[in-house]
Amino acid sequence: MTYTGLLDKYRSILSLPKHTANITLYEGNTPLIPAKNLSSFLGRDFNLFIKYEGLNPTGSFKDRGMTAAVSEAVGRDSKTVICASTGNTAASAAAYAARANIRSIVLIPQGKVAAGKLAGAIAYGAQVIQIEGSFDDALSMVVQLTEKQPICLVNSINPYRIEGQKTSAFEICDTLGFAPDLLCIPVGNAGNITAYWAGFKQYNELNNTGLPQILGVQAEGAAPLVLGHLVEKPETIATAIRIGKPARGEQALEAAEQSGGKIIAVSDQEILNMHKKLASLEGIWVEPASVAGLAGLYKQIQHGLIDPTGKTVVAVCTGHGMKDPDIVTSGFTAPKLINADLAELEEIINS
Ligand code: AN7
Repeated sequence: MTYTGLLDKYRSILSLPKHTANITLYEGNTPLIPAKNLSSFLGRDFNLFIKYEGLNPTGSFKDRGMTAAVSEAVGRDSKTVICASTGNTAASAAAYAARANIRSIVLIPQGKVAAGKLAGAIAYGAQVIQIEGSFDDALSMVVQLTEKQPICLVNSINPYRIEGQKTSAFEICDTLGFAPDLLCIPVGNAGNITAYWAGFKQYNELNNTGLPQILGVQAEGAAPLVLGHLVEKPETIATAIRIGKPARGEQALEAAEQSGGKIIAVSDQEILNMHKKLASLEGIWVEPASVAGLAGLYKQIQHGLIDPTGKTVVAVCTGHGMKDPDIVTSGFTAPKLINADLAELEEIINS
């Protein structure tokens, strides 16, 4: 049977209103890739899988929630969607709005959105507005605006975003036949960790697939859930998760606690190291925020706080590497330039 997107596949178990349309880019159905080289590098004998969410149509996991949120909005004749975004939500909202032939407006923090995300939002035809402020400022503005105007908010405060994003947990269980022992996941505004936990719980009730422990990972400079207080000026090279006031912070903490897991923070350097390792050991190039979960796993193993030996571990990699090429090229010396001369080439590769 041909795959035709998440709502066709899972609608019967998602809490979506009857009026919900089906605006789809055939998102979801992403691969769960075994990562044997990386698990060897991590120094334990266990089954590690990457849920490669960067392979969604706009290059991030946001498409799962966006097909649901935009479909719901269109089904009640909403003509405009709006979001605040560190970039991926913006690109996704813009694409689904384009597909539905409605207007999209996206608010982004000035200068802090990776090139591939901004380019996507523009290409898909969103009205892009930069804010002299953070993601958190932008989110507060769109919340207030949508209380006054008939515009649909498609940030993950929108419950249908969470419904759509639960499907990744369903897919993992469908592929493995059960929930993993441990799920490692980046945390920013905390919608995704909330959705995974809800998805695993629901699937367990329906199909007895069990529940994972959840390791949520923030960046040290943007770690309100680890610090226990909001962060006024979040800072991290992982701009996707440069968020100091997560909208679903309480639920993220609940997910970690109920699952017997935790939320921890990793440094930018730990993120960059893992970003490089995953690409060079497995051929999986993701954007920096996407490896926060893996970097957190590595740190926990090194500190003797988690021993994955013999277990099944899934690391959610949320966005594609092409979203943020500058992170690689900015610290890189230009490739060596030679004459178009075979002897010169041989000399270089043999030296
Ligand atoms: C690659 O696009 O918040 O904890 O505005 O782009 O559900 O927020 C992005 C978040 C992880 C964190 N990985 O997910 C936005 C935005 C990537 C992301 C997260 C984001 P949440």
